[in-house]
Amino acid sequence: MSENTFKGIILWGVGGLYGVRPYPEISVTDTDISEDGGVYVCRARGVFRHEGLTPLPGDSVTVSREGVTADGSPAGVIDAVGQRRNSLVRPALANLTHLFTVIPAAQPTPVLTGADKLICAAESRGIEPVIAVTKAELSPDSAEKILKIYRGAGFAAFELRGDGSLDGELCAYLAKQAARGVVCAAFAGVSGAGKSTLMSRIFPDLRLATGELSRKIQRGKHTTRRAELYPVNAGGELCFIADTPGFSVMDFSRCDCASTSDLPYLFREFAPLMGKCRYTKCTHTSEEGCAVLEKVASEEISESRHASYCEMLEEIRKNPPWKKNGKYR
Ligand SMILES: Nc1nc2c(ncn2[C@@H]2O[C@H](COP(=O)(O)OP(=O)(O)O)[C@@H](O)[C@H]2O)c(=O)[nH]1
Ligand SMILES: [Mg+2]
Ligand SMILES: [Zn+2]
Repeated sequence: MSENTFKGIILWGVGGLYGVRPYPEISVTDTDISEDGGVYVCRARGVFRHEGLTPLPGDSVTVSREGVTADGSPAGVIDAVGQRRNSLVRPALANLTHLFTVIPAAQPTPVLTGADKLICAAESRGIEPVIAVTKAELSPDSAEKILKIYRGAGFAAFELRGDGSLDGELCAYLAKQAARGVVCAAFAGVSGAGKSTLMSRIFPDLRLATGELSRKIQRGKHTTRRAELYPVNAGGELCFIADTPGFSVMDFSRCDCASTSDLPYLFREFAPLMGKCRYTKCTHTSEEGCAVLEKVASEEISESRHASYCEMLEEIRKNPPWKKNGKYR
């Protein structure tokens, strides 16, 4: 790479311009974040248009420096977009590494099927699902039950209280992940689950970054909603967090990712049992000699996860992936 080029991550894109933050020696002081510090305003090379490739927030890119913009921001040109590990359409994001599935212990009553759909959608895209059980102080029993289900299934699952007294563990987890590589995380879950409360509590600089800032380039709050990544300090390590108020369960949970035969593999505690049932075509719903059902009976697999599986299987049967959009694929 020449001296005039660097690698970075796209944080936002508006009207053919992209905000790119260089990797990786990035300080995460508040001023740095609030002043758009270190973010290059970049055009994309025309070649991407010909290839039908739209750079997305989360993309890892190679940039050539190109002086400064009229208002003094460092400027550049995106020369290359790195291979994506995944991409989402709504919200338009690439390379998410973690999806925090936020489940309230109470108020509103937790619906675990919704959470399991989010988890499967993440699994199918190679995004690590992480469980955050909020409002634990409102119903410690419910929180404990949910945590047991997801820890038992093999997920990192965190208990959180409104007073923030349990935030440390989640922050330590993020810092540990970030020390191993770029973390690009989003928070999803039903409305009222406590996503905004949790995010602004554990990332005070995110509140700062998403607040009433006069940006050099007008974008965000008052225009069309777009996904944007914000650099935040998580336990001393830099993480990128997607600000996506539109990240509803509906947007992300449609299980168009799976066929009936793929689905069991998206339940990570079922996957090792595949091939161990009596019948090769076992659907793991009611068959004799089903290895999954045996583990449900012995309570090694939770009834609630199995119930979600059955419900999702039924939904896929009613609306198989090959029928969507009226065409086979
Ligand atoms: N008791 C309690 N209330 C909470 C907690 N987290 C959020 N809330 C409340 O739950 C409501 C919804 O929270 P919000 O963060 O807006 O949820 P979102 O829709 O998922 O972003 C608000 O009234 C919050 O004050 C918590 O941990 N404990
Ligand atoms: Mg919210
Ligand atoms: Zn089976």
